[in-house]
Amino acid sequence: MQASKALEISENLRERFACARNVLVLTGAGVSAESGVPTFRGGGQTTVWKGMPFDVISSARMVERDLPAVWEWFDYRRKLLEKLSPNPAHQAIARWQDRFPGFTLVTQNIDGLHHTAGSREVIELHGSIWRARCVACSARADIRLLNDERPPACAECGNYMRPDVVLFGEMLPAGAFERAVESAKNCELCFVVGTSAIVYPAAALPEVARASGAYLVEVNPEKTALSEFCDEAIQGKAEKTLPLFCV
Ligand code: BJW
Ligand code: ZN
Repeated sequence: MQASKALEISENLRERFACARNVLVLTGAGVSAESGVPTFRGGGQTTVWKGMPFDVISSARMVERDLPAVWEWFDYRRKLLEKLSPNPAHQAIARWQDRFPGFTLVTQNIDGLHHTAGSREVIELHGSIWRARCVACSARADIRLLNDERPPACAECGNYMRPDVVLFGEMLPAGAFERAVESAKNCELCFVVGTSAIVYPAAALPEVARASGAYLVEVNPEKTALSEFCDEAIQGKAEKTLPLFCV
């Protein structure tokens, strides 16, 4: 049997990590994989629910056509998430926030596990599964404060509520991408962790960081479209790799 190669952080990257002042971390579904959250596209597979590929059910079109089915899909995922906890990757990232004078965490995940791990001021580009939003007036409701039951109607205007997440074909929350771009322009070190990096506009952030002179590091057990473009592509799992950076 062949022994698996031990993960190592290059001396160059250790030094950059030690000296950096402004750091940006962009995470995707892979950072939560060890916690038990299924990814969307990992391992050459696409998530399918009740015969529908996720990009069909998680789309603006489906909210218009069949909002109850969209709720059912998110209710199912919330029930799964209720039982899950952050893993060593979330915990390492939470420790990093106090290590650097400028630190920004941008996530595409809607699972809230970065918050649970102690990360503050997380930029959630794709919203949160723990909130509902009115289709008419955009008033929001915290589902956890409602005993994990989605609100039947908007408390402000009585209209339908929907999951407060960003589906395909929808705009990101106002200002979220702009703040992320600002951090990408200012960071010296940018980590891209556990994302296939194909969904825009999130996938543009590493491009912005690199174009602004940042050292770009990917952490992913698989190669992605971004790997070739990075200064270092660490082929490893987030939960094994990130704790190797001591703070
Ligand atoms: C591990 C690991 C371990 C495993 N450790 N790693 C330009 C060109 C073409 C199309 C577009 C474009 N610009 C915009 C678009 C359209 C579209 C888009 O990007 N499509 C692409 C597919 C091409 N974008 C949009 O629609 C966005 N809105 C927008 O652009 O608005 C402007 C606009 C509006 C209207 C008209 C015109 C313009 C919105 C995108 C919203 C995405 N939403 C989703 C669903 C959220 C709700 C839900 O959860 O259901 O967000 S899609 C899904 O993908 C989810 C994720 O956040 C997102 C990214 O996925 P992620 O995180 O990368 O996961 P995976 O599964 O793909 O990858 C996991 C990775 O982890 C793998 O690489 C594994 O190897 C790795 N891994 N174990 C580390 N242990
Ligand atoms: Zn309303």
